Amino acid sequence: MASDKKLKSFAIDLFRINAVKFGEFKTKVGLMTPVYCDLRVIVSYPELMQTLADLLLEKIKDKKNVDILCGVPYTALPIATALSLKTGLPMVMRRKEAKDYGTKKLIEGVFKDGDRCLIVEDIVTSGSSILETVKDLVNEGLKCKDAVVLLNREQGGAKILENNEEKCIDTAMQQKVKKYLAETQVTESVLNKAPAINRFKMPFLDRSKLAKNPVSIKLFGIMSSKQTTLCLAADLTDSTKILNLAEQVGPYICALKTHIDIVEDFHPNLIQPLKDIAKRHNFVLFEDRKFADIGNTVEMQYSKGIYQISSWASLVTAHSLTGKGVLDAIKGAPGNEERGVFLLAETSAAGSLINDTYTKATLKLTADYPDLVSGIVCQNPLFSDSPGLIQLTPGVKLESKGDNLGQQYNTPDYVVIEKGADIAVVGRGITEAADPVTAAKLYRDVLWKAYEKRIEN
Ligand code: 6AU
Repeated sequence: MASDKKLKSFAIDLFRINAVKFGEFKTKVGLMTPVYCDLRVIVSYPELMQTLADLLLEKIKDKKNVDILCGVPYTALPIATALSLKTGLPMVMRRKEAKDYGTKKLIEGVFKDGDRCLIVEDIVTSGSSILETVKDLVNEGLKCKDAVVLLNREQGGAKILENNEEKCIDTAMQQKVKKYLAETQVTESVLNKAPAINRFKMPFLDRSKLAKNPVSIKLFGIMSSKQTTLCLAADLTDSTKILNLAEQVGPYICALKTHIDIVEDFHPNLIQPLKDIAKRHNFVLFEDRKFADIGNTVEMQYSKGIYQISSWASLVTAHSLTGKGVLDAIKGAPGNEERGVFLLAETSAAGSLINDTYTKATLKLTADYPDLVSGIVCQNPLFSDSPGLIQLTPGVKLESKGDNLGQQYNTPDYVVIEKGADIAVVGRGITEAADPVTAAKLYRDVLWKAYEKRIEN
């Protein structure tokens, strides 16, 4: 076959340019190897890059299920570029260097959640570099099932040996290398060994690097630095009481959740002092509006009227009932740049009409709005493999006894450890306590300990 001939002459070329050497070499881990491959030099030979891209193209031409390419840094980056130019497939790049987190992206380039990514690698020995790359790509929402590799040290080495007609090496060396390669075969598919990503075990700071919504990134940071996963449901009807409580419990919470439409003496003048307190104590303002109408109405409810929610609340809740329109409306409405949505996938109410199909469809909807959706309001660990999303769980109280209107409570330990809650919403457990400040501190401590227990190995 023409491609076989091409592969053969390519293998000899690799030898000629010193990309493959035979002799006695020490590997990274200190073992001796009779064959050494370093394909970095190939960038100096553009004709060889052309040939390489053709050969790889040959390998992947039947693959219909590839949307995007990613080279394993660094040697395979130019190889992936060459393949991208040949195929017209777009490419992303994974950063390898130590990242100072915050805004720096791990994956550069344009991609969509669920894009099927083909990994391009130069040489596979243990597959650990491929695994690192796959981990980052999967965390960003890409799907990685296939890799195309120029040289599997077993297969590739053997090929070069087979093509030894030009007597690049003597027979003794040929035997030695054959024996070595036979003994050090890579057998398992490395992609199958990709570690499962599990948010329950990940520290918040690591997860903040994987979050796409700016408010989630900020929240993860606040949670880590203040060591609190407590969101106070300040369900009070008096402005002054809300401000006083916010000021007092501010040091212990990551978010203050309001139902602004229950405030009997509401005046827009409430908002600025509330914002000042949130800034001073470093927590996020969260309006639990539970938007559920058609997009056009939601846009007005969110940004207009006396509450002008979009001008002060960084977070809001929304039902997924009417589908994409709600999220499009929140995304496009005027107001603060910084905004995030928690979608309700379950409720804590007894007899709720939400069923499994609805819950699953809600989770699916989040995938289309990675930069808008901060997380999910739910009672169960519905998603483990999206560490950038936050699980917000209400219905939390130290004594797990409900009220007489269908509210069902669970204890902090239970919701965090058993049910996967990242942020716990506590309302009456604090507002109705004899000493709300001591109660807030206690909830903060118990919840944080439970989180630490959950992530410990
Ligand atoms: O601790 P509580 O029962 O005093 O307050 C719980 C708070 C209330 C509810 O409106 C809200 O959490 N909530 C939500 C949210 C946050 O959206 C969903 C839900 O399923 N159950 C629930 O209680 O402000």
